[in-house]
Amino acid sequence: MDYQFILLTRDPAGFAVVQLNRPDVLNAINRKLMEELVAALEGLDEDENIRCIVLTGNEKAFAAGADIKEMSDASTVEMLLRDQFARWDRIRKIKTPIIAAVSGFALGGGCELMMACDIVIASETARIGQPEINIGVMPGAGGTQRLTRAVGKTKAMEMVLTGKMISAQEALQWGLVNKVVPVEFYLEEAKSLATEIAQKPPLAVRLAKEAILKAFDTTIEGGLEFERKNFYLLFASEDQKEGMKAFSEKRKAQWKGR
Ligand code: DAK
Repeated sequence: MDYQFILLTRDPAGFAVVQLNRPDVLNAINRKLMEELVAALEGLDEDENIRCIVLTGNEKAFAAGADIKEMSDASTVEMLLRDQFARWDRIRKIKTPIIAAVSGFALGGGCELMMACDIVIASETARIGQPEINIGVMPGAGGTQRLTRAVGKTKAMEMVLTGKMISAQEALQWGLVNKVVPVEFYLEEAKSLATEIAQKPPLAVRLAKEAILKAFDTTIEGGLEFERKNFYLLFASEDQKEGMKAFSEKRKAQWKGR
């Protein structure tokens, strides 16, 4: 498939890099970009050779939000009929781990997209925020829910009600990103983490990701039960037998993803 607003590259180390590519507008997310992004992520999710995905923008912007110009004249009915939320929800269903490599602006929908990823590597230049309040609206794709779960009520309130951007260091302290590195290394750092994850047994990676995400929408009891079932399920895999045998034989395991 030819894409207009994203670039997709596959690395022989077992991961893919998806780059948002509307640099003239700081990677503002229009409907076409979102359609392409979801299609690309779903395609990669079905590819057994891809065991991790790096999602990035460019040095200046991960994404400065949803495309304001595309939304500005829309009516409520048009917004409902466009059903953009359904497309955003599909990102949540991707089973392959997604690492966001973030530099520059990650604002509004850009911050929400970052938070929909599983791990975030940020450059020192990252500026993160939910500025929707400044244009008369509020977050619409997870900014009140994922942000609150990540940083807690008081900080989420501050970010959403003032619209102010936070620095990469603040985001690190607040638990919104995993690691902050100099701008020249953020993509390399994300790729190196993707390489590491790509070398792990893929079924265990997928089921572990699924169980962690479950923690967001269930009780502790339901979550522990879900976790235990995924754990037992892995005993049906060849990789579990191989992993434990390799440990006893003091050798490196050879994963099959079966
Ligand atoms: N949309 C459209 N164009 C944008 C944009 C955006 N979000 N952000 C930047 N641009 C464009 C600018 O208009 C400008 O284009 P030209 O004028 O050159 O044609 C170009 O990118 C460069 O931007 P600036 O000239 O403004 O660059 P500066 O360095 O001076 O400022 C800035 C950078 C990031 C501080 C500034 O551009 C800015 O404030 N941008 C808007 C940030 C923002 O408010 N973001 C939140 C947007 S609302 C939904 C899901 C999600 C959402 C909604 C619905 N559903 C599922 C239905 C999310 C909503 C949002 O994200």
